[in-house]
Amino acid sequence: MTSLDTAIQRVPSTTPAADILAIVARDGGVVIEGLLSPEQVSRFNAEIDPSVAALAPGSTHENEIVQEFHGVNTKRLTNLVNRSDVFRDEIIDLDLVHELCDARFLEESGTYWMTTAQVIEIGPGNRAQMLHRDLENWYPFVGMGPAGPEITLNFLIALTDFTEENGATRVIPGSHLWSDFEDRGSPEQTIPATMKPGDALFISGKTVHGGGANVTADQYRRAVSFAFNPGYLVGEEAYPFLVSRDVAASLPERVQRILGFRSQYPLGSPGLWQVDYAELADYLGL
Ligand SMILES: O=C(O)CCC(=O)C(=O)O
Ligand SMILES: [Fe+2]
Repeated sequence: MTSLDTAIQRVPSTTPAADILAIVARDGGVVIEGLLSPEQVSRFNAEIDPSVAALAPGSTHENEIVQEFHGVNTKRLTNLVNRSDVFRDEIIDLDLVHELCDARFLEESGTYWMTTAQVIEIGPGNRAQMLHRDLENWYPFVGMGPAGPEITLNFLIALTDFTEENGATRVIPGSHLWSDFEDRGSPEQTIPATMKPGDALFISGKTVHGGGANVTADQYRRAVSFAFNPGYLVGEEAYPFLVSRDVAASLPERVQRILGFRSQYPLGSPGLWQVDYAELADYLGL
């Protein structure tokens, strides 16, 4: 690594979690090469292709800022647990993802769950997404700045080539340490996270980033954004209303927990997301 200004550090997916987290603590993000195999990527893409094709680009929201954030020629596909076997049986249970989340969230927060898993396909002509930090979804943490807890980690997994021209995610390394999180920096400070299919940009919720402009005539840049919160925060997707109890019963325990089918035990709390003050999974018979 010569300079943080010119590239994001890249590591193989065999790298120990502690080493990956040390890079994220220093730079705000890292590219994990080969988080998914090419074969997993092609099976996943084949499963979701019809759903992506059926989606209209753009936002369903009327607010103009939200529309710009979602992208005029961008498609976002959610509810992946129901839409993809590869997501439900393989991606959501990746050991490295759980090791990284365990290490980053358990000591500080006691628990974590999934906030969203969404396919983001940026089409030709889409402008660059506004720069942001993912923690802005939970606004009080903006005011806490770099001293606040880590409240969201995001794995942006490339499902096509990510090039500067087709909209590779842009990042400002070091922006997770800026003293004022109202400051989102400027496009000139960003660098593109170029990736091969299966590579993942793993970033802190404190790091400024945004989808890049797609200046190609005919390329579609596809990723899945797979992101987590401590269990004391409400996630983006209301998974217990989407997944049936029977599907949940077929999943590993740690997957049940991150989908909200188990109670959450944040540090200092006797338990949240319970039934009759008792474990949700018992009530559900899981
Ligand atoms: O699509 C991308 O590259 C980034 C998307 C993103 O940061 C978001 O939607 O929060
Ligand atoms: Fe983001």
